[in-house]
Amino acid sequence: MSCQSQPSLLHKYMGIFFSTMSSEELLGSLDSFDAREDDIFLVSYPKSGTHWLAEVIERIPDAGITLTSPIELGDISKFEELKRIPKRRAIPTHLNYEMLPVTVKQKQCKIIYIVRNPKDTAVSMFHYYRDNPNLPSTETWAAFLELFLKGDVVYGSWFDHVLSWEEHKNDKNVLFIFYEEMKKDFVKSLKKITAFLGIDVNDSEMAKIARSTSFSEMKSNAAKENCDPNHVICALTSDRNLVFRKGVVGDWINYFTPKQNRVFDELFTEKMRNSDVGRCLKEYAHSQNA
Ligand code: PPS
Repeated sequence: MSCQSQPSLLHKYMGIFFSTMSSEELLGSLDSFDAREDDIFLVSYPKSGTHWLAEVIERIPDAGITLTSPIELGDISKFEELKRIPKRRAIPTHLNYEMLPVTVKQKQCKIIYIVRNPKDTAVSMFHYYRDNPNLPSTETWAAFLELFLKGDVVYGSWFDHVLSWEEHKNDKNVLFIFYEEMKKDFVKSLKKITAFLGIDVNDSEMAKIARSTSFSEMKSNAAKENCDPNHVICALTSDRNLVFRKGVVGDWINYFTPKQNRVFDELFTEKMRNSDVGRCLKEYAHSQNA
């Protein structure tokens, strides 16, 4: 079954595919969301480490933060639901910069954007398409990769998404975190996050967060926490068991043929030619191969 033959699972809004779990009405009303100055947005293209980042935020002791479900998940009643949360809200989203509610921009809410090598992201998304009943099935890796490169997947083109956010990378309310750096030196990334949020965390608490947010720990907890509606991070599933697959850097090598790799690299070079994020991702990839 091809992706196009299951149109009811996805719909297009402003030229981008969304799950039908994000109603058109909600997507059309995002600008009526009333952001609070202390809101924190956890932003990513799908499969970039959103659940990991969300868990890290939740595990920071005494931060007084409530993790919510994604802003784009559900229908128009979403904003009322978010309004009822008394504490500081950490709100996940896979929206691109343009679609982010205008009040979030006006109030300069803190935003953490997590980015991951697009080849690993594509492989992770391929599995999500295969395993997640909320997404269209895809026959082969080759067929999926073609859709990914064209941006004909949920949340659109990886390149457009990252570039839309990169324009705001140096805004004082925006922090970029790299999945690869988090894997390589977790504490370094954690220190960036806590400093950005203005929260003091001592060394032993950091070590505890590192342990409790390790891939193996999160994967084994997923079964227990599964389907808790208060713990939905991605607008594409409430089944956490679908999320924790391998959790490694460089798994793409097991999927890309040399030709697919060449085509991907050509597109990457063209789209990311002026991108610092692109340069960083290339450096991580080289250090991985060295
Ligand atoms: S989602 O569903 O779009 O929000 O997915 P997202 O959470 O952004 O990304 C899922 C991938 O992140 C991996 N993951 C982790 N890696 C390392 N450490 C931890 N703790 C962790 N938690 C999740 C997860 O396994 C997915 O990547 P793949 O490559 O598929 O394993």
